[in-house]
Amino acid sequence: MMDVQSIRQDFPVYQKQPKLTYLDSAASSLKVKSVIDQVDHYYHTLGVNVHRGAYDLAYEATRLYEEARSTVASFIGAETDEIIFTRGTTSSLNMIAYAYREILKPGDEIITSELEHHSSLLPWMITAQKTGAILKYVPLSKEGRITIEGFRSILSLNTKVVALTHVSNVMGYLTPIEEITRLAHQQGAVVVLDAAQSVPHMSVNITNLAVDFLAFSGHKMFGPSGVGVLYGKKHLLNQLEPFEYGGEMADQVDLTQATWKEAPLRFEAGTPVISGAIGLAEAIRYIQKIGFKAIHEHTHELHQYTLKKLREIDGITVYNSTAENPVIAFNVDNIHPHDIATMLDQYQVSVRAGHHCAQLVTKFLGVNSTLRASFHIYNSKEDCDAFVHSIQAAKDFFQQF
Ligand code: 7TS
Repeated sequence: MMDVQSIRQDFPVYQKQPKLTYLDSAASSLKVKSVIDQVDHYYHTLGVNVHRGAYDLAYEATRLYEEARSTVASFIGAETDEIIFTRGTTSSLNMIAYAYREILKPGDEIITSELEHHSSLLPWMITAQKTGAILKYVPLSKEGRITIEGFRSILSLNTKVVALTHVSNVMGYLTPIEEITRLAHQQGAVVVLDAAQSVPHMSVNITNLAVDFLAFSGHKMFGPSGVGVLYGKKHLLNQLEPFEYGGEMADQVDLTQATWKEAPLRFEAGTPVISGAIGLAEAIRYIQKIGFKAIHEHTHELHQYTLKKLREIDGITVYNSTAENPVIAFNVDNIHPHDIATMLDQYQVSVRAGHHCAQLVTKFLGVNSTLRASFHIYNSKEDCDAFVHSIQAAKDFFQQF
């Protein structure tokens, strides 16, 4: 097992909240001290803009910002100019779906799934409405998974875009995206991958996945909120119309028209999230220092341990016991998930209740909402015990009525 006590030294929130049982990392991870320090360093020692000034501080800020881009690129096996800094996954996915309003024609097909987070679903739903394209859903397996057979059954020559989640934020299932991408490319479709939940937990490499676009957020991987990444294949990015117009993205401007720079600057109009990018690069260095193998072994053990303990309590329905990611979606019979979550908070156990911005998933499960517990490296077996104990206590409490 990982030395959780030593890991927790890296997460300052535990100094203020030593009794915290944080099981909501799928919503946002806790933040690492070295990330906070890097963000702080930028504001304390630089604080100036990037790409614009011809003075030392501006060169240094630009160097750190561009170095962050290279760190992200090598982290996912991409080229530096294929990395665009955005506000987060939501913004990255909206940018691509918006750009495809110029490309899609009536009758073109967009493949998505009922497992999507709203950030991956809604931008394409609206793009379909605006262009006359047809939104098609991969039929999920009984367990609720996206399968190759399901995908094959709706793939056609009209498929132009495949927009799928890599790992579901509710079910924690891993999509077999390599094979799906290979099939999609045979039909000439592009693949847009929502990697918000996979990048914080597993090695995600563009060379293997071969997807055309990919999005993730800093705040789910120990980095700052307000920064995220859009990866795109260079030749595709440079064919897309920019989503925003403004400073540093234009090449030549005259009275009636303008031309644009190439990616990534073409898509980074205005002052970017400089401190966020610098902080994200530090989060990546932190993850690399620990390694995905150790992260997986630790969180997998906690996940399996908790599932086993939950099975010992009557009246608990777990919806995703085979999930690859350390996420448990569950309900307690006859008790509203929000009541359970509120009760758990009395024990300083933080979980999420609701539809998790993925209403089609809860509909698929035939419920209105679920509870979700999700784990990361700072969690311990004591957290799992505290969680299970508080569930039992909540159940006992509500059963009195
Ligand atoms: N896609 C997935 C799969 C997600 O889990 C999330 C956030 C997003 C997209 C959006 O990311 P953002 O950084 O732009 O907000 N998921 C969650 C969640 O599960 N609970 O809170 C946020």
